[in-house]
Formats: sequence, C-alpha cells, structure tokens
Amino acid sequence: MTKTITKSRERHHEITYQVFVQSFADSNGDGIGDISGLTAKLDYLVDLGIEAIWLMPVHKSPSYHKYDVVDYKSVHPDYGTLEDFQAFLQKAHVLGIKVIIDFIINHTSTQHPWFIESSKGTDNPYRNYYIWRKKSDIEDEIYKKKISKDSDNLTQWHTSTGNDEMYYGFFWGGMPDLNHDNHKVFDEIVEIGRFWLENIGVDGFRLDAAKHIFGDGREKDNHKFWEKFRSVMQSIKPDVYIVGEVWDDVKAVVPYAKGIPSLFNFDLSVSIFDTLMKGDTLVDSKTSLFIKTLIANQSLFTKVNSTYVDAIFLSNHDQKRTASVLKNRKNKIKQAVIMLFTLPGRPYIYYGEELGMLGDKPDEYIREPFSWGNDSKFQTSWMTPKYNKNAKRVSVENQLSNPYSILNFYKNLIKLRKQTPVLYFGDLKEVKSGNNSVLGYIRSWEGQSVLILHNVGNLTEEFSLTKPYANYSRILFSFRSALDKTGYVTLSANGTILLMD
Ligand SMILES: [Ca+2]
Repeated sequence: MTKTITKSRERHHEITYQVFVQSFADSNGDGIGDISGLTAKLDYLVDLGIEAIWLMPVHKSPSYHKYDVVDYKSVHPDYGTLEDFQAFLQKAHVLGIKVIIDFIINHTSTQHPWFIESSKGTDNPYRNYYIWRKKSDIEDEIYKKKISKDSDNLTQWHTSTGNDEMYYGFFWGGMPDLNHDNHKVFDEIVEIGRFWLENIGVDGFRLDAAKHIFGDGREKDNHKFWEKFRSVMQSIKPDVYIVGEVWDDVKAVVPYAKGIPSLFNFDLSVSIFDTLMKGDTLVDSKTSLFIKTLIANQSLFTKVNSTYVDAIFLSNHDQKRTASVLKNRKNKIKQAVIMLFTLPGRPYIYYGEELGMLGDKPDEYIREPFSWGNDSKFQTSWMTPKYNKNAKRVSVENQLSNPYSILNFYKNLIKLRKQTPVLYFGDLKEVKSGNNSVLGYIRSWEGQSVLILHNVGNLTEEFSLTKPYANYSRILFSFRSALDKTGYVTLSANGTILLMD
C-alpha cells in the first residue's frame, strides 16, 4: 500500500523549471529565443538538476508574451516549427525531463480565426464561440448591479468594427473570452489537448487564468469545468501533469483542487519574502505563523483532493524577481532557496532565478534575456535589459566557475532534495524555537526525520538541541551555521542548518 502511494505521489513532485522561450536561448542569431536554442541548452538544465520544464506559451500570437493565441496547434515562427518542438521533446524525454506547456483556455487573440468568424455577424456559425451582447443590455445590467453595489464592469466589454454588439474580454480587448457555455468550444479545447498529448507527446499543461472561465459569480461552474477537463485529459493520458493558476484568497482557491490537482501557492512566496525582509518569523506564541498557516492550508486542500500537491515557488513571470524583492542580499536569497527546497510540494524555478537575476514591473522587465555570458552565441537580445545589464557578473559563464555563486547554491540544494526522499514526501510540522528570529520545522517520512532551523534575523542566534530535539545530531546540510558536541546550534545571520535524527 505504502509503495503504491509513494509511486503515485512520486510522479507529481518534479522540480520544474519555468521557461520564457523568447528570453532563453537563441539558436539562429535573430536575438529571439527559440525551441532549437532550448534543445541545445538542455544539457545546462540537466546539470542544474531539474526534472520537468514548463514552457510559457509557444503558439502563434501577436504579442511578445504570447498569452493571446492565434493557432493552438502551431509553434510561433519566431520560436521555430512543430518539428523543432518534437525534436526538443524527444531529447528532453531521453534525458528524463518532462515537458508541459501553457494552455490558455479562457480567451484567444482577436486574430484567432474563430474570433474573426465570430465578429462577422449574429448568424455566423462561430458567433457563440465568444460572448456578445447589445451595448444597451450591458448598460442596463450594470445600472441594476450598481444599485446592488456591484462593481462596474463595462471596461470588460469591447466593440468590434462593423458590429453593434460588444464582446466580453476580461483581461483586455485583445483577449476575447471564449464562451464556455457552448459545448462546441469545450470539444475544440479537448481536441487541442488531445493533439498536444497524443500527437506531439507533451506530459501535460499549466492552466492559465483558471478562475476566469465563466466570469464572476460562477465559481461553481468553474470548479465543475476543470473536473470535466481533468477527467477527459486523464482518459487521454492517465498520468497527465496538470498545474493551475488561481490567484486568489486560499478559501477561493481550495474548491478548484478537485479538478486541478496542483495549484500555485502565491501566499507562500509572500510569506517567505516577508519573513526574510522583516527578520522575524511573525510569531504566534513563539512559533512561525507562516509554517502554521502552510500546514493549515495544506490540510484544506487535501480534504478536497487527497492526492493534491502544493505547487511552491519564489517568483514567476508575473511577479517581482526574488533578488529584487530581497534587495539583492545574497545570504537572504540563498536562505529563500533553502526554504523552497525544504518545504513540501513541487518546487518551481522561474528561469534566471538560479542566477539571482533582478526584475520588477512592468512585466517585460521581469522577463529579461537570460544571461549566458557576454560571449555566448545563444544570448537573446530581443529587448534591452533594464535590471540585468551586467551580464558578465550575473551569468551562467561567470557563476558556474564560482563555488559560492547562487547557481551552484541552487545545484547543491536541488541535489540535496533529490537525494533525500524525506524532503520530497515528508509531512510538515512546526517547531517552537522560542526565538522570534529562528524559523523551525520538521519534515518526516517513513521513519526518517529532518529538523530545519533558519535564522532569519540579522544577529547570531543559538538553539539548544534538548528534548524533543536531542536526537537530531547528524548534519545533513549547513549554511552559515554550526553544531557543537554539547548540542548547541549556532546560526549566523541568515544561517540555516538541516539535522537528521
Ligand atoms: Ca532565434
């Protein structure tokens, strides 16, 4: 029984690397990252130690980020061809790396053929692929809603040339929302999913904007939609890798776990950064509030879905980069990395985080060219970086040879997690350290336990290994910390120690 559980859980704990293809590796010298560049750099990712890759949208699209799709069964010409993609996938699979792609189901581009047809008139067969309403009806409805103090949502309705009706686009006019009340739209989505899973062979999908499928007030329909989606995708590929984005309060996110077996934990990222910047564990009777919250939240998710896997990360393509949040303080960055790889769940690394790349809003500057080094022929240059100009210092070339670099720190922590099953599968328990600056927790799995202590403060702190921690006497990993023979742990500012029992 245990073995079965382990095996089924194992499949969902892959250390996953998030790639913005445009900024990663350029194979043909046009300055734009592409699929063949990524294939050529798979050895770098193998060396880093990752087990899966999430590709941000690769389909034909008019925008640089490609979250508005024109053709779901294509690869953007800037990125290459479907053949390039298949060659990449084949090599990744030979190397034991899974590949998932962004699947944007909520909306398309206005240039998608479905929308072009839909815009032609009320009698067009594609009309109901999107949501069209008379302007006067929308205004009436908003007027009524205003009386009931609801928010004004006229900004989500857009006009199309030659039409007296408006279409719904939650994010902006260039991204019209698909009408998911139309079963034909669902059939199209299933067909696209089948194409990528069966014909191409990807391992799964990252589901974009999952809470917007049916718009505000129809959350239950959203939950049901994803249950149906998941069950159809599992009928095509039983072990399909699905992870979703529902950026909301935890109470609103939890019901999605039935359909989406893994969801990004946005709150955790905020908690890690807050703790590190304040140098305080936000104590509640001398225990870390964020570990307490993490444990409580995880139980909410597993109640809804017993095989739920927390998708944990420090930063992604929509958020300020870790090094920028932590004001480029190297020891804080490294401590955040230790937290990521010692907490339960499936860890995600946003490309460039492993170099300590900087980045802040607007979005383009969180998605700057990955720094291979000044002389690399794979260096992308589609935009002028604002935060990572000094590519010589923060680059793969420079950091690989420096044993103290953030890159080598990532490599060590990834190796440690992979070699230590308890860090993959272990339960999480809080430790009452009795010290506001010392964040502690225990991971336990199949009779093995590891005690993790972080000094998040700016002064040296001590921790005595008395009962019930007296047995944790073997150092598994240490950073700016020491354990003496009498059982005293000394932690310098931002020092961490991992002790096995
Ligand atoms: Ca290129």
